[in-house]
Amino acid sequence: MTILESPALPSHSDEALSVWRSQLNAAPQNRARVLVERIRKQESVLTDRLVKVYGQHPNVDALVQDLIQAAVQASLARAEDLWQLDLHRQAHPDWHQQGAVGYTAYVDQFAGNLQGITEKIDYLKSLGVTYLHLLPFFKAAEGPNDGGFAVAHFEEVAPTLGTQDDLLQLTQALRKAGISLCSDFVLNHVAQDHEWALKAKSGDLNYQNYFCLAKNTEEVAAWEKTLPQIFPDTAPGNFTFQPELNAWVWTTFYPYQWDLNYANPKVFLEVVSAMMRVANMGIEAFRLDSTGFLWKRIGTNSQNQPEVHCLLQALRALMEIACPGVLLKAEAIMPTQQLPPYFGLGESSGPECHLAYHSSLMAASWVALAEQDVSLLRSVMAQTPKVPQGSSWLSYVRCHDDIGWNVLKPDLEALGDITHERLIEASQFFAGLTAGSYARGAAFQTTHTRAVHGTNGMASALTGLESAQTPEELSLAIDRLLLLQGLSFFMGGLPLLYMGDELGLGNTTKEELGLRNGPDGRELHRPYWSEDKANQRHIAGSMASRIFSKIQQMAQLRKIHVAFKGNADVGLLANVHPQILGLQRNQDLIGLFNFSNQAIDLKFSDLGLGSIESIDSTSDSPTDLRLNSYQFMWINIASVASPVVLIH
Ligand code: OTU
Repeated sequence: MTILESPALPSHSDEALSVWRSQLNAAPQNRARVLVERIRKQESVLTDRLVKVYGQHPNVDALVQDLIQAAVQASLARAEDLWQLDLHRQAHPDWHQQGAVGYTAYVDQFAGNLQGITEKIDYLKSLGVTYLHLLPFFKAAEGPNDGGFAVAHFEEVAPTLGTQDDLLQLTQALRKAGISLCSDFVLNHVAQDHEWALKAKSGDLNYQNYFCLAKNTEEVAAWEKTLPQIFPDTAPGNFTFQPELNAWVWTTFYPYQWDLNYANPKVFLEVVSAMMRVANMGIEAFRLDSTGFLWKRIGTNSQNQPEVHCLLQALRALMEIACPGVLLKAEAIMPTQQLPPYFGLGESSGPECHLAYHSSLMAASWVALAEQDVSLLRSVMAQTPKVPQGSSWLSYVRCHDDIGWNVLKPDLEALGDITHERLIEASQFFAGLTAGSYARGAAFQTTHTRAVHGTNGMASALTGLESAQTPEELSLAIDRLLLLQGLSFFMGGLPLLYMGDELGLGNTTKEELGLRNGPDGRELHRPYWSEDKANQRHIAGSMASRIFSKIQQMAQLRKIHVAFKGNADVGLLANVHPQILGLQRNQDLIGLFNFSNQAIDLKFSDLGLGSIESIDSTSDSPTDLRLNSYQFMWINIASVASPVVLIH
């Protein structure tokens, strides 16, 4: 068998067609009517994208019918409240763009288990959260499992975290609180002890075809020639030899994470069917983990291939039939230039993902902090397109992964920095290796000092909260952390907080790290929740309260200000100052972010806004502005005659 061999498509389209038709005939009329309409709307795009991926195969129709049948079945099984939610959201596609605020956490580290999460709902509400991404909580591999990203069962809750009932109760309680639960769905790979992998190992050819297998080292070498490495230190290479198969299985990430073979349409059918069943547990958004890697093409880096987008658009079409109230979020940690297609703005255009991580913006904001210069941030913003109606950028400061520097390499190369010097310096800075650095992070997957890959560490450790010795240093560190959050909350359609950052929670302790058998250095920023820290938010003037209250305030502003509703257009203000990033959100808001450790005076007339004269002509409006070190401001300019500073 060769890699990516596509087995013949089954030819039972008539059967599937008649099955879903008779299912609809037997279904309650109101649902059947709606479903017929949805199918009518989606069928042509679904067929078109699948033909593009699987060729003009005579049986591609069979695949389409099988998929529609799965969608119909899932939709008919949907609980009444979810069905109603779908209808409402179909009528209001901007439902998730009403000042959304996200939060992400590991279930065990945040709250022990799923029941514990239910008990944290009031806390999340008080912070203004509307979207909760819990890191993988379905059954993971025995032994090492990459923080749950080696999934052994798509639909069984991890026994250590709770039961199916706990999950249902949680999704209901969250929904009642106005918080959508987002679950990971790992599209690219399964655990080596997932049923499919076990069957493949036992010699079942049908299941061997679910994976990408190379027969010999020559084949491996031919692919490796152009493939990058995600974990070069802890999991070098992209293939792992499997004695049971006498073949090399494609493992982009860890050797126990087997890449799925999407050239086999059965894989797509099974994965999508599972996803729709999971949606019926009350999941309102899926984080599509490692979306960029789904299609392999020899001679390329096998990332972001056109087929990936056809598959995602087919997936979207199916979700529009089965559960249109559910969001798809692309986890494609790729350079900005590669991201627009995840919103359906690529070669084959059309609805794709509702959300995508803006990892370049995140990484560039850290570079700006290290350099006290916003040039890279500006060039990333300049390349950030407006996204289609109903979709948004996900902005963030930190998450459970490293700050990956690779995404910025094309931007630097375009600026003439071929050796990525600026990234090497940023990486050293955040590892605390540069003289005078306040940061207490660590380099990730880079043992070589002249290479660069990623940086680990909690935001508080990277901004200087851990190293601060004096009240002044502590204040500066808090300001740096809030500056980055201020940018994320201003820019994003969905700003995502990483558990603990709202309180200034520090790195995982050394003692705790010693106990972990986690996958790698990322454990540094996967600490346990601290009730103590959380309680400090009630003590006025404490570090936790200074951070928490400002974030809470930003979340509230997002809820009330019109510029945070619907599709926003966030653009760069003309050359404001080399150390200040200036953004405009729609017509009525501007954001100014001072990345320098010095106060900077600005004139309103320097901001490149159209209506400066009218501002200048009003005596009591701020024609001059002072931004203190690391200070940010959101200014309402809806009434140009009297701009109002909303937060600073
Ligand atoms: C994702 O990560 C997850 O967020 C990681 O936690 C997993 O280890 C990985 O998938 C495998 O499931 O590029 O687009 O720190 O940024 O591995 C997929 C490196 C990814 C991660 C990278 C990332």
